[in-house]
Amino acid sequence: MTKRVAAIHDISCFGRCSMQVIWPVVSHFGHQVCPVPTALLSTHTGGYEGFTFLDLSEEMEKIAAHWKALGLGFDAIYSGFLGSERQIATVNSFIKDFSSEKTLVLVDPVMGDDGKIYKTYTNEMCKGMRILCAEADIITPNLTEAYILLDEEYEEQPDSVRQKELLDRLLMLSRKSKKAVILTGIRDQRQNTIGSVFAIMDGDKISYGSRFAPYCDCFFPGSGDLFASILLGKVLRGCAITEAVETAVRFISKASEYTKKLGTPPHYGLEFEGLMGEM
Ligand code: PXL
Repeated sequence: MTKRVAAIHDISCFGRCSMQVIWPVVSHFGHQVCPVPTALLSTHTGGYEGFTFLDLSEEMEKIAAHWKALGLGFDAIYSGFLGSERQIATVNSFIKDFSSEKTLVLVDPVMGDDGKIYKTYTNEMCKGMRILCAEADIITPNLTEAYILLDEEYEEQPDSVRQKELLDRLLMLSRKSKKAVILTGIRDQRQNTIGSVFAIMDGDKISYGSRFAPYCDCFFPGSGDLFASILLGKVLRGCAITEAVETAVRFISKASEYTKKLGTPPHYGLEFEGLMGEM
């Protein structure tokens, strides 16, 4: 049967990110996406002024209540950009109400980039994100988000010893016994590559890994959403996390190179649509 994914993200109508990336990508891997929109924006918040923002907190609660009455369940619950502090509790209840032992909970603790918190996020929302990470099987923070979660000052280039320390501490955020932390957007300046370092814990056994691909020196908003949706799409197909990370890292590198070559303004997002056959 088709796997069913509850996707709890905003809809930014222009500038590829969040639902506009997640929906096509997760569908590409053959899974059904059931959107739970957190907010409706004219564009994403990175690189645009004057964007509109409609908080959908009330609607989310109504959607969840109706789905609960229908007795729905999900193979995966995947949360990302939230629209208000109130939504932390909503998503937390959503996870409790709609997951079984088999449900994969992926929390992408979307909060910021490049050491900066997104314009619509408050400190309370950032603190609340830890509550959601406690329920997660997989979390996919970038470095900015990792430091916020651990309440530490941002460092742009943590060395490998420090990366491992971050992974170990991030693993402890989740109360699950089987879990993974996948740190994204890690630069290796010597090799001129970008990628991900990760830790997978099963009981008291932890395995570490990393995957890197060529860096094209251009940042595209929405890369994290593309990363997490490829990861989820592949893992739900039974793929190992290591292989899923490898595909995501390679694909984003390729899409970044391609988009840069086309000369698309970076805040329009990655031109991934024409490349999806290569995921
Ligand atoms: O890609 C993360 C993201 C999601 N949603 C909104 C954003 C961003 C990043 O800027 O602004 C609205």
